[in-house]
Amino acid sequence: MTITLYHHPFSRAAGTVWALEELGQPYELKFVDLMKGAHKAPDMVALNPMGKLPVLTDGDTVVTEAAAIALYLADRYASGKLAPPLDDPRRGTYLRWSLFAPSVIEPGSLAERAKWEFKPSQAGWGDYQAMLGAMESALAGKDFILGDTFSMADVIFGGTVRYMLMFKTIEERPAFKAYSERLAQRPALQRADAKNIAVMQERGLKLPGT
Ligand SMILES: N[C@@H](CCC(=O)N[C@@H](CS)C(=O)NCC(=O)O)C(=O)O
Repeated sequence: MTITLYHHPFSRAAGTVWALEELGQPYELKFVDLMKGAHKAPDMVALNPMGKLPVLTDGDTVVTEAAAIALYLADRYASGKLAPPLDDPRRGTYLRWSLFAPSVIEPGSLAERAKWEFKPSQAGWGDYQAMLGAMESALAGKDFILGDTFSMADVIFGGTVRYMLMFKTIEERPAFKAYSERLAQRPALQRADAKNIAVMQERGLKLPGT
């Protein structure tokens, strides 16, 4: 079976490359030209009705949503290594913070930045300061989400923290910075960064302001 990641380096698919590099399974990258709207072409919309990246195919299986892709890959290819097995009590913590990233941190930071008006009690992402405090609590006294053990939850939660620190879209708290620096030591993350940069160079892509 071939694992294919539909990819553009300026998308969340860049983080999925890190997830794939952690696995050590062969995979291919398929460039989707976001700037030319290729993600809205019928073949892409057939895979992801949202017309968004990342999309991953594994044989006939199609997975979208960056966090779901990472959780799928860990369960399918690295159970007991990057994902606690189903009967492992650490699975609660693993899933909890993996889902916190797309369901609370992403909308919560955007709401804060864009000054959305909403009632924290009615919005799933709640209050921004409470969110930051919850993120700190997830890391308190630990190197990684599961303690000493790195897992796919760190690719998801940590990838979000790292991206937001990089683009200054979240407050730079010491715990977030130290965690992000720890993650930067991962050889798989370094390989993923190199792959994403190689695609940028190959395609002549430059991030605005660089
Ligand atoms: N909830 C999705 C978000 C996907 C998403 O918004 N992708 C962006 C790039 S990071 C995209 O494809 N944007 C192009 C568009 O919507 O036109 C996920 O977590 O994968």
